[in-house]
Amino acid sequence: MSSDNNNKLSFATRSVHAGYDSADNEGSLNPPIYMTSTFAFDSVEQGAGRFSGEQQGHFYSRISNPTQEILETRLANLEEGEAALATASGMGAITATLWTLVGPGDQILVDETLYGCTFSFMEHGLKKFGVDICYADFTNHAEVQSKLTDKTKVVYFETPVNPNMRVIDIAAISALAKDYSGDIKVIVDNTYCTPALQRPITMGADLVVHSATKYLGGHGDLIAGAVVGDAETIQQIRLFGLKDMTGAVIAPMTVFLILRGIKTLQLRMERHYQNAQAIAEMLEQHPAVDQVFFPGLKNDPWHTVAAKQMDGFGGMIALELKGGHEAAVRTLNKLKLAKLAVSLGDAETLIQHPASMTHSVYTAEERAEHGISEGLVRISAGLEAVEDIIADLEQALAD
Ligand code: 3LM
Repeated sequence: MSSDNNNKLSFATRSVHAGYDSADNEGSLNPPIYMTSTFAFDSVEQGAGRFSGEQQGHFYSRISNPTQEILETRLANLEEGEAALATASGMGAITATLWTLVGPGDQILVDETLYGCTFSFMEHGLKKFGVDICYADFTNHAEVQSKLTDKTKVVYFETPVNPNMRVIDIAAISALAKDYSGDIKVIVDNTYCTPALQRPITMGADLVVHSATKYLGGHGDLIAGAVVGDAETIQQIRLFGLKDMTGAVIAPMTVFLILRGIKTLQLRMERHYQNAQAIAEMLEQHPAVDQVFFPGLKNDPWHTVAAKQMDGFGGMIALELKGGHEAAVRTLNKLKLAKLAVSLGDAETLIQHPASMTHSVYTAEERAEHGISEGLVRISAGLEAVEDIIADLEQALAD
């Protein structure tokens, strides 16, 4: 649903208030959870009008629901898009969006490194239906430019990239795509940053997708997703990608939990990135560590572009240990406080091994081609006291 008109208020205020007024709901400070699959019509004419889109209003919760509408309004507002659609998972948002925008013969130009299941959907899913998936290193703008064709319908990337922490210049890539053709949709997966740290639509992107499972929910207790963009495209995704192609509908209780999570989004993101900065600085000095990938480090190759487009360097870190894969396994098995788990953006520090976990859907050869090394370790810095996280990492890294 469309964003409401309170963009003048600051981000933190809009995170708490946008899309909901207690005065509309008997003073209830928190929104009602509409547990309903269907909506009764006053007349056949009204029902027909809602189905045809000539009349506003809900008719079935696979398409929309009043609780979901509050979250959609809030997300659209925070991402500075016109409208949003909340979905059952991040993959639900990504698949509903791409099923809507491409067909056989079309090309999607994507960055060479993607979250594992997004890669699988493109490589093993869309390709089977005749969509051409073309990879480029999006940090190399000349390469991106050379790969745009008249068949390119979508340009798609994450930034920072899951899992190797490259940072892609959103404004530069959006401008390249738009200069080639105004019809190309630029889609940015903003899961790693959330709108608290980065708002791709304000930099020229058309659509933003999210795994709301991560920082937006923020507490590791739900699976959800969202897509934000212009009202017309979001409506197309709702009425085709969601309604007919995926059915990836978000549950009202999950919406409630995300709305609760978003109230503290900015506070949490600040703590996540402060903790990540301190952890990355410790790792950079540690004798067992070969390389640290974190854009907040001054000598990170992506520091300048990250500083330009992000309001904080985020809570995610990647690293290589000197002993490679074997050292990574040994270290991860020694963790005591940090949890050995996939996912990210939770209160708990989560550490995982992408090659055998989140990016195991790539073959070993594909990982080598797509810039995901076998020894890479990924850290999602949690909200614990940073000295406790650091002490745990130091004991795990010790011989
Ligand atoms: C992970 N990622 O640990 P859901 N986009 C990005 C993501 O990181 C993810 C999705 C979309 C992880 C999940 S791996 C089995 C666990 C950048 C998810 C997909 O459908 O809500 O999981 O979002 O990196």
